Amino acid sequence: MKLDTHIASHDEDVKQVVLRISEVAKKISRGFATRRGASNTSNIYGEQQQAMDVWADELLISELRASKLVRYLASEEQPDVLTFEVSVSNIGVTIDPLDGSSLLDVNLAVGTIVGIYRGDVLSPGKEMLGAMYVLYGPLTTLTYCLREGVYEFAMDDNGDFVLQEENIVIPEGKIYAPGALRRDYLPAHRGFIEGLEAEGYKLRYSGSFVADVHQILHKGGVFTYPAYAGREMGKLRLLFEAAPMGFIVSQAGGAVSDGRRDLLTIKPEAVSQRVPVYIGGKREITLIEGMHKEDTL
Ligand code: AFP
Repeated sequence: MKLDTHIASHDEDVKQVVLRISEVAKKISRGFATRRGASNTSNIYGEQQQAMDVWADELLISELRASKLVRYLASEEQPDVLTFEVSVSNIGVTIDPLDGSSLLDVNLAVGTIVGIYRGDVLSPGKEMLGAMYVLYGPLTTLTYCLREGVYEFAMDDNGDFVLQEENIVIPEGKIYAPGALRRDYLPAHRGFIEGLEAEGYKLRYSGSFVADVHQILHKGGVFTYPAYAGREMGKLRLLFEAAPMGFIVSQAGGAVSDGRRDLLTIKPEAVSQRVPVYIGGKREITLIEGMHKEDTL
């Protein structure tokens, strides 16, 4: 079944946003070969942008503006939330146009991550209408959740997204994907990681959040990018990375946390807000939250 047929029963506005982004994603998937290397620009976090980052960002912004389907657009590559007065809806989206782009030079998987809101995007993740991500790997896949089930599609030879898996549920599994340097771990996090290792969890980490979380969604376990010495708010972005991926994993029966509480309850104060991230099975998330509680007793 194709994406447009599958998504037919959903709210018209939200459905059209997902379909429009899926069309842009097809263009992005065909853009890698001709846009190699770094751009001579940096984003608001001071990170060097790749040519693909800049192009994918401009493409998503121009196509969503032209679609009139979206009123507010926050992009990881832009300093401020953009408002499209021409919009016929009140939908807000958050977009990480190309997560993991520092891995493009070595041809590892990268992705586009999107959160969809009714109105203001500076809202807790639990208020999302839905979220989706596109993973550009050996296959280009699209995973979406509009609050009822998590579904995955793969792009076929005709460029159509065709249903691959329905009602995805995160299995139990023993994989851990630990971001940050071990020497900078804070005590509760160190204890958590050592506990997983003692239980035989296998380390699998690529450095592309979207790909690493995709693996956890399918194989179980936990992805972490914790608070650490020198960066107590962590590295990953609440709005662009943690909340949408956390929303999808939570809807698949997993959980997402900043290590102390459900990350989807956090109301963002700024578009650029960073947050420590634990995302994966409920068992692992309960464990780390328990360890942080013990740590503060
Ligand atoms: P890029 O998009 O600049 O590659 O950053 C990717 C990212 O935000 C996230 O996808 C990774 O989990 C994290 O950074 C990797 O950071 P480290 O290289 O410090 O592990």
